[in-house]
Amino acid sequence: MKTIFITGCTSGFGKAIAEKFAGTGNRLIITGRRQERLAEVKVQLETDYKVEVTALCFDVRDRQACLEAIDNLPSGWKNIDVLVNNAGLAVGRDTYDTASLDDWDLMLDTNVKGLNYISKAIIPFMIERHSGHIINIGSIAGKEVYQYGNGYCASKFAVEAITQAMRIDLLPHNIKVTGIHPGAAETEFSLVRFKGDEEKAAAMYKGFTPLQANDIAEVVYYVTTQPAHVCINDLVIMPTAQASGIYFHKKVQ
Ligand code: NDP
Ligand code: 8X3
Repeated sequence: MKTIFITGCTSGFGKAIAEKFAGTGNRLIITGRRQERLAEVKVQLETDYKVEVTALCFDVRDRQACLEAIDNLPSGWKNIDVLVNNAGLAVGRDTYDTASLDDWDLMLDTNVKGLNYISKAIIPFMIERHSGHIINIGSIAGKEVYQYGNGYCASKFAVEAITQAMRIDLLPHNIKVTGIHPGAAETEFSLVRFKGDEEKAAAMYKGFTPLQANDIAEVVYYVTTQPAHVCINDLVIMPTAQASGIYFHKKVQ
């Protein structure tokens, strides 16, 4: 049994990753902002999989809240084997000149600074135990810049840079660092990106089969089950109908 810390478990990848690790007998620390949903996920995991779950409700943009939540974990729960930095979002799909500064701030504060706060709070426990695995959920948007992606791409390129930096600097501490970069996946992601516009969000997935949250959960689990001397550094996972950030093969409907 391992202790797995996953951010952003109230929907999408995070929830599916939590289910996968619970189903394989691990204990979990799950996080998110939506208190009610987080509580529901906790009860569901405990009931369905009979595993121990700690739920921490906070905003990853709030540095103090991140540090306090992790510092206040009971000592047994600080033995974190795997950290999955998953919480994140895209907001807006505009040209660089028209994109709102608030959207940029929200993405950089969440995807970059939030990931940093969480990682820097947890890494000392891993260093102390000379063991650990950090998995950062990046994106194809962190590998290629595409039209209307500016702020989101900037945030995910930063995740890519941080992932590489962690891998280099944590080398003496025996900590594995993996970057996982999905293409289009059907979660609440597009609804958030289009600020609640359901029609625009649904249109993103028309004419092809997108990735599902479970596909990513399987891959995250896979990278954590390799032998101690093997680290999968970097993975790009796309729907079969997607070749890059912008090239899709969509059926005309
Ligand atoms: P969802 O919107 O379904 O899930 C996002 C999760 O992040 C939610 O649990 C949300 O919880 C949490 N979250 C967002 N902002 C914050 C915050 N400020 N503080 C704490 N938690 C937060 O989207 P996905 O599951 O698709 O996204 C997960 C990750 O995968 C993101 O980093 C995203 O960029 C990345 N990704 C997504 C792709 C896709 O096409 N879906 C493709 C490539 C990467 P709550 O709202 O309760 O706080
Ligand atoms: C989400 C995938 O293609 O919208 O990270 O950038 S994409």
